Formats: sequence, structure tokens, C-alpha cells
Amino acid sequence: MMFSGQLSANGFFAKENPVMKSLVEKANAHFDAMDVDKNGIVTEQESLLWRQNRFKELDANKDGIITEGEYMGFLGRELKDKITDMIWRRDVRKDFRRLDRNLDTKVSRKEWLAPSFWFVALYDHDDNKEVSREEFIGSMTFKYPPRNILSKD
Ligand SMILES: [Ca+2]
Ligand SMILES: [Ca+2]
Ligand SMILES: [Ca+2]
Repeated sequence: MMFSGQLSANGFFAKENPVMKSLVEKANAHFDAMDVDKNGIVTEQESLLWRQNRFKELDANKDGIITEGEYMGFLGRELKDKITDMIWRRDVRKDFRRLDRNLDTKVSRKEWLAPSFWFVALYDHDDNKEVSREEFIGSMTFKYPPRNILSKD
């Protein structure tokens, strides 16, 4: 795996750490799912496509709105082990609240798609307007400092 060298820092960030390993695996799987043409780069368009398809799965009762229950229920099915589950679940809940821009405790289709439009700005570490796998994984594993563009407004 191409990141093993870069990620083998001490402690939590060591690739041997099972929590970290699981996070990296999940981030890699997420990247693969978004990278439709498999060129190792995720564009804004690919991010948008992924979110559009994901919305259909997340909106279980097809009313055009994602509730926290639908969100947790759907993502919960992907959880496998307990320690990462705790971290994942906490992050998932945080993500849901962040997605809910108008604070009505629901995530509309528009709210759900919005992150696609800042996807590149968020993860493009070297400012070449593309998000490589290395940049995406690096952001997930805190190798790169988080770009706090979500809290600007
Ligand atoms: Ca691509
Ligand atoms: Ca909302
Ligand atoms: Ca880049």
C-alpha cells in the first residue's frame, strides 16, 4: 500500500494501530467509491455524483429528506468493530449536525449535496484543484491540518 511509509508515525498514527488502520481502510474505500473513472483523483463532479447516488440510499422512506435516524441507520450497517464504531458514530453524528445548515434536525437533498461544492477546497492540500488519494487519506488521518472552511460562515 502506497501510504504505509508516510503513515507509520508513532503512537495513534502508526499504521499498526488497529483504529488508525481501520480509519485508513475506510477512507480508502470511500475514495475508491467516489473515484468513478479510477484515475486516482476525485473531482468536484465525482464528489457530487457520489453524493447524489448516496442520497437515494440514505433517504430510506423516499420523502426527500434524511433524518438522523436514517443517517445513523444506514451508516451503522457498515460498522464492524467496537472501538472504531465509537469514533465513527460520534463523527457521523457530528457530520449530520454540520450538514443540517438550517438546523431543522433534517438534512434536505440540497443540504446533503452542498459539501460537493467545497470538496476540492477542503482536501486539495497542494492547491492544484484536484484531490488525490494521498491528499484525501492525509486529511482523514490528520497528516494534513484540517482546512476549516466549514466554519467560515
Ligand atoms: Ca476520478
Ligand atoms: Ca436541514
Ligand atoms: Ca491536489
